[in-house]
Amino acid sequence: MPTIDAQPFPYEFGFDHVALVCIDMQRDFCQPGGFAESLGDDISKLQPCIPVIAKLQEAFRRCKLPIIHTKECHKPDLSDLPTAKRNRGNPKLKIGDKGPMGRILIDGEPGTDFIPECAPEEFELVISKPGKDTFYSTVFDDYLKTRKITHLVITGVTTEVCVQTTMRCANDRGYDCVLVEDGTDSFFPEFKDVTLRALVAQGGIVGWTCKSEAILQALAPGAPGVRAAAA
Ligand code: C5J
Repeated sequence: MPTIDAQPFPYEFGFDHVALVCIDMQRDFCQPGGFAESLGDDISKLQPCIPVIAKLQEAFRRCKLPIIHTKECHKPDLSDLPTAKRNRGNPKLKIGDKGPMGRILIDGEPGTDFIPECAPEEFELVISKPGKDTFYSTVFDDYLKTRKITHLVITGVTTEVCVQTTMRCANDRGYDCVLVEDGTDSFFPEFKDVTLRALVAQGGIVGWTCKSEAILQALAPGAPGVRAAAA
């Protein structure tokens, strides 16, 4: 059972009970010409985590460990979109309107799809979630419980919105979560910093944070337990 360097103290997980969670690595948030950029968000702020998440995905796949991908999106008829969510934010461009890459945050539209660097492979779970919390109105909890997954390695964007919300909701359900510090980004780096600090404050009140290198070392070929997990 690997124990890795983490904040506020070492994080331990079993190969049979861990999953990688990649939150909302969508074109509209991360790519030039997408929804975020059209709102004036600086997408360069989200780029550093992309190769890190890709490397973690590669390592989890090599070890045959589960990867769960989420995308924030709504049904084309907007039946799962609360009016309050639609009306909030930039009034010129709302969820469901035609954006630079198709209808904004609508399932199946090009902008809602994953960036190629972090895209799911066949048989990896993709969760289309209407909220910031990955548990809300999805199969996430059932999937984790069925597979006896108790430990979540969390990555994605944006740190203080969907990533933090999901980690807090997972913590309340009893999952042990570690957020990968270099595997998450925000349009507002100061929000990322304070989120990382808040999650581990008070003795890990929400969970742990760690560097990707700590996870990669634990999953490296030849590391204890890895051979058995990949067999
Ligand atoms: C996510 C958002 N994915 N910032 N959404 O964090 O609206």
